[in-house]
Amino acid sequence: MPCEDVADLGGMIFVEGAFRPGAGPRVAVENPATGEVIGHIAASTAEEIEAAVAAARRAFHPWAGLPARRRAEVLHRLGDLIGADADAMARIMTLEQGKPVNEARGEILKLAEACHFYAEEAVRVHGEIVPNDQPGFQSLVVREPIGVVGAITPWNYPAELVGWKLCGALAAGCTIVIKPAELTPFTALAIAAKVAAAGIPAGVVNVLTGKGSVVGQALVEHPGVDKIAFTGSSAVGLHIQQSCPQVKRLSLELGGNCPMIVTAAADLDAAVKGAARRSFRNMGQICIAINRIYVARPVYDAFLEGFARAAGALTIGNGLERPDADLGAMASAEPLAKTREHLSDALDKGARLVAGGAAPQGAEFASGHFFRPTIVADCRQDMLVMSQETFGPLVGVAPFDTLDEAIALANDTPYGLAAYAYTRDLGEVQRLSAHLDYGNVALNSVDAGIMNAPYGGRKQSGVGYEHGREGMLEYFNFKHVRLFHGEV
Ligand code: TAP
Repeated sequence: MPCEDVADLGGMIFVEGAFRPGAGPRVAVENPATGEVIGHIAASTAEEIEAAVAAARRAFHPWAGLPARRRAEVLHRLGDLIGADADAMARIMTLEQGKPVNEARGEILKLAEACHFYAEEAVRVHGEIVPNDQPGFQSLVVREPIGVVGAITPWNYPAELVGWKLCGALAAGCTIVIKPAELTPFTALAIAAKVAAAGIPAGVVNVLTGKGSVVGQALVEHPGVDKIAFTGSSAVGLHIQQSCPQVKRLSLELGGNCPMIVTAAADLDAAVKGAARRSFRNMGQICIAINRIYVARPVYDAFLEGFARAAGALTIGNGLERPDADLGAMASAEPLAKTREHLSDALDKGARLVAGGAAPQGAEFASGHFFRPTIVADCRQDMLVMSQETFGPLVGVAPFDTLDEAIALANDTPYGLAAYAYTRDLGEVQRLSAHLDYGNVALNSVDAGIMNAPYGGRKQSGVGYEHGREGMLEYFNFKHVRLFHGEV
C-alpha cells in the first residue's frame, strides 16, 4: 500500500496482516500547524482489541520458531521499504506532528536503520553453558522470546518510538500489538503498510488506534499480553505499573528533566551550539531535551549572549511548506499551554527573559501551535522550568560557582534520563561522567543516543532499555536447562 496520503489510512486498523475499517467511533486528527482536520481514526472496540491480541498469540509460536535468519531477512526488507518511501512517510508525520519535513525524513531513515540494526542482532542471540556445583550435570542458559508485546507510544517521535519496540521485539521472536498516540496515529499505520509489503506473516504485527486510557489500558490489563513496552510520561508509566493486574514484564521509557553543565573550561561556541540544538529541536518536545543549564559564573554572561543569538536565529515555519525550517509547530495545544505556564512561573519568580517569550507573528502562524525558542536566565531551582519537564521550547539558565555545586543541582531531580556537559578539562570530564546520576551522559556533544548503545532512564525516568543489543534483550526470558548426564 503506498503511503501517499492519510486518506488511505483513515479509519483503518491493522490486524492479522491486513487493514480493515475499524468499527468504533471516529476521532479527528489535526494538523497542528493549521488546525485543519487531516483525517479520522477509529477508536478500537473491545472485540477488535481481542482480535488483535488473539492474532498476535496465534502468530507467536510460528514466528518464534523461524530460524533467526528468516526473521532478519524480513526486517531488512522492512528497512529497505521504509527507506525507499521516506519522503511520503515523512509528509504524513509532518501533517500530524508538526516537525519540518526534512527532520521527519531523518526520523523515518533512522527507523529504517533500526530495522537493519535489529535484523543484524537477530542472528547473534545465543546462550551459555555455565559451570555446575556437582559433577555429572550440564547447565544451559538459553534465551526465549517473551511472547506477545503490547507497545504504547507517544506523539513526539511517532516513527522511531514505534520502531525500536517493533524491531527489537520481532528480532527476538515476539509478536506485537501497537497502540500509537492519538495525536500521531497515521505514521504507525504507514509503518503497518510497510509491514504488510515486507511479507511479515499475518498477526506478527498489529496496530490498533484509539485512546490510551481505553485501548492502551486494555493491553495493559489483557492476560494475553506478556509484556508492555511503553514510552510516555512518568505519570502514565507509573499508572501502568500500578494498574497492571497480572505479573507482566514492563519496560517504561519515561519523562526527563535534563540538565546541561557548562564549565569555565568549555569550548563556549560548541556549548552554545549544543544548547540551541538540544533545547529547541522538535520544539523541545524530546524526552532528552535540555530543560535547565548551569553555567560557570566567569562565562555566564558570554554564554547567555551567544545562546540568545543562536535561539533568535532559529527559523520556524509550517513544516510542510518549509521543509528546511529549523522548527515547526508544536504537536498540540497542551504542550504549548504548559510552556506558557512554566514561562510565567519563572518570570513571576524573578527570572530574566533573554530570548523569545511569545508566539511568532504573521498569518502563517495564526492558527497553529507555535512559540518562539525561549530562554530565561537567573533561574532558581524552585521554578517549574528547573524542576519539571516542560516538553516545549523553553529553557532555564542559572550560574554556579563550583563543579560540585553544579553536579548537585543537576542531580537534584527525581528524573534520570539524560545529562549534558561541556568542558575540556580532563579532571572535570572524569568527575562529570562518574557523578551525573543519569542513564545517558553526553560530554562535549548533545547527541546522547546512538543505535548501538543502550538508551534508558533511571529513577522516575523509567526501567529497561531501547537501542543497542540491550534493546533486543528486553524481549527475552532466560531459561536454565539443567541436565544430569552422569558423566564425570
Ligand atoms: P503520555 O500522555 O504518557 O502518552 C503516551 C502513550 O500512552 C500514548 O499512546 C497514550 O495514548 C497512552 N496512554 C495514555 N493513558 C494510558 C493508559 N491509562 N494506559 C495505557 N496507555 C495510555 O505521553 P505523551 O504526552 O504522549 O508523551 C510525552 C511524554 O513522553 C514526555 O513525558 C516525554 O518525556 C516522554 N517520552 C519519553 C521518551 C523516553 S525514550 N524516555 C521518549 C519520548 C517521550 P493517547 O495518546 O491516546 O492518550
